[in-house]
Amino acid sequence: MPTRQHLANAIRVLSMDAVQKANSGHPGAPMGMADIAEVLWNDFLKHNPQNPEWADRDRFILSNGHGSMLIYSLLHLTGYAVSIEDLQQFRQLHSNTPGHPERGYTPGVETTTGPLGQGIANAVGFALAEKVLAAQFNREDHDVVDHFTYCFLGDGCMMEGVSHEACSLAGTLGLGKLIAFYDDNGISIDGHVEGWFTDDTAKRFEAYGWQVIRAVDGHDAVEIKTAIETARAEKQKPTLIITKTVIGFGSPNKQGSHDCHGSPLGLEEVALVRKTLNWEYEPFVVPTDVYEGWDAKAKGAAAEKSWGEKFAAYKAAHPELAAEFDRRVIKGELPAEFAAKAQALIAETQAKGEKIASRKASQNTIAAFVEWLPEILGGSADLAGSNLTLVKKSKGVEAGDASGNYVYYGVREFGMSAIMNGVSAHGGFIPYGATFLMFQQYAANAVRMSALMKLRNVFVYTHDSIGQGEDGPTHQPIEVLGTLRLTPNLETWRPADSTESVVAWKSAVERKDGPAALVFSRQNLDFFARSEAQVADIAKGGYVLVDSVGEPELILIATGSEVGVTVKAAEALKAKGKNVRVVSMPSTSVYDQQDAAYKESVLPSNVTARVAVETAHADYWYKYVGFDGRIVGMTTFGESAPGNKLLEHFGFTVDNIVATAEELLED
Ligand SMILES: Cc1ncc(C[n+]2csc(CCOP(=O)(O)OP(=O)(O)O)c2C)c(N)n1
Ligand SMILES: [Mg+2]
Repeated sequence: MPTRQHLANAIRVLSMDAVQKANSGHPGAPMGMADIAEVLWNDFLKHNPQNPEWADRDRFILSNGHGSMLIYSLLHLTGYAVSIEDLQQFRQLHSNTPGHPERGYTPGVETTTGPLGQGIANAVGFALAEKVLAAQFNREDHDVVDHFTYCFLGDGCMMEGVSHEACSLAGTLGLGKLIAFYDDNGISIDGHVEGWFTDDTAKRFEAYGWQVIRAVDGHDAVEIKTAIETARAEKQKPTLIITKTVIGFGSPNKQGSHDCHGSPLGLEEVALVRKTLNWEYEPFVVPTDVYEGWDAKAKGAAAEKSWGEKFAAYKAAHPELAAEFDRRVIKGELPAEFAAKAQALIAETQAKGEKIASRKASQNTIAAFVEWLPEILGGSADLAGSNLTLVKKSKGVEAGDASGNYVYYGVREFGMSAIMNGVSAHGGFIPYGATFLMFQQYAANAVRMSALMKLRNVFVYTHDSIGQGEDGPTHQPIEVLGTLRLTPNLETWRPADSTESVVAWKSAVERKDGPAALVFSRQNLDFFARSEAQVADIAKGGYVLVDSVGEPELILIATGSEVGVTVKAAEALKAKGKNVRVVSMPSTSVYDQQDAAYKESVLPSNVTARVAVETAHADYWYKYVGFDGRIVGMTTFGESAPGNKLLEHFGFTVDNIVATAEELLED
């Protein structure tokens, strides 16, 4: 049997060789953390390489995602579908070993990491999901949900603010099964960190309410093992294990220096590492005894089998819960009756015709949906009363009772969104989380990561424009809607009234392969009469709300709170004999996905006289109105004043829309 160090050296050598072959990548972190990974994966990690989807597996998150060769080596060595050829294709097009770990590309990669700080925030989400799921499903003598979340992170993650947001909340919520390993190697890209990072990290995490295990020698398997045992024994608090490591361990000339952080070691140095580590094999050759020392297939299959037996006993004792677990966690399906119920709610809402703020319509929808969807895990970044995200059935998740369906995230927009990514990636939940649309910018990269990872998340954004009023330009988004719409695989909705709001929510919840941003108004909105066919067309993202007689001479396009004033402008134009159509466009990306015939029926290509109306940056709309069109939109920041005064000041009035349209028709 090879020594532990020899097993760990397999990671070191595979990592440096793959980086060398790709002529690009980060050998330092994998070489530095190899011994920790070896102890964790061989002695503790509960996983089955042949079924990376096994519901009760431990989760492993590499927050310092630049060290991607560490996880690829681990997956290869333990028996996942990551071959030696895959390692040779590191960082190449269409390989399953991309530059940074990407969820969906590599079996065994739980979450996409690389943007520093977000992996640890995802890990908090994974651990939160485990805790809530356990509280919801476990019964006496039946702990079908019982796994750890392990996370590796480096100095970079520690410096990023989002690690503060997430880890602070993890302490408050008592996520005892979260175990993080801080790669305390004193190095980041610019060199020795003393010049820019001198926190007492142990004290910092103790202040969050974590258990901290200090000064563990990250190259001593016995110390590492003892630390992990201590971490696992602590049930109430998350644990941070601070491991002292040497970056690039094993490289005689580069270890301990930032030189090995993010570039190949070079062929000469690679040869020297082989000598230093007594590794006598060619690149990408791993001897059988080393493979045997790592192989986790049999152990993993046995672990999953024993869980299967546990689940069978659970099923016998609690058949309904087991069926729910199967639906929510294993299959990730909505209840069969959900679509029909939501459809009925849409019809009911249309019949009611309430003139309410869309944030209120959103709340009404949440109230209905949480009755049908126990997998919903809501929340807001300290704006519950403004975002209207709390409903009667909302129950807060607490350290001592995690059976609830609502997380009080505190003022942590970025942390909330990155935690939601972890919750969603874990499985078993549909998270929603809210803030003001303006503060989406604080969270922007986590929203992007959600779209990149194809995660189902519902991002709720209220107070969506200058219409919010007195809080002024700091609180009035101009550019945010455009950014959301430009984010690939993010579905953005800005509903015009209560009916459109329910449709938006239904669409978000039914999406399986990506997030939605639901953008709602603070102020009350109009309500629009619709035929059944029009109600059905809302789900197409854009539809004719008020039609012309035959082919229109002018098309007005509007979204959200501007649909009301646009319909009134259309009436005024009609009174002046103009043949006008109004298109409501709650979701441009969903509209874009419709077939050409439908789009031609809504926006006929020969009708070039078009005006778009929206209280967001005007530029986005040229795509729909063309160079000949006009846009009533924003190109400056807002102001502080009552909302209706601002809408008037910035031209969102019947008179201005009519004047703009007439000028266009005269051109
Ligand atoms: C948000 C973000 N900012 C910057 C980077 C670029 N970057 C990658 S690694 C790194 C330094 C990380 O230092 P550390 O975590 O200590 O890694 P080590 O050098 O010890 O492997 C930086 C700045 C990034 N990946 N993500
Ligand atoms: Mg470092």
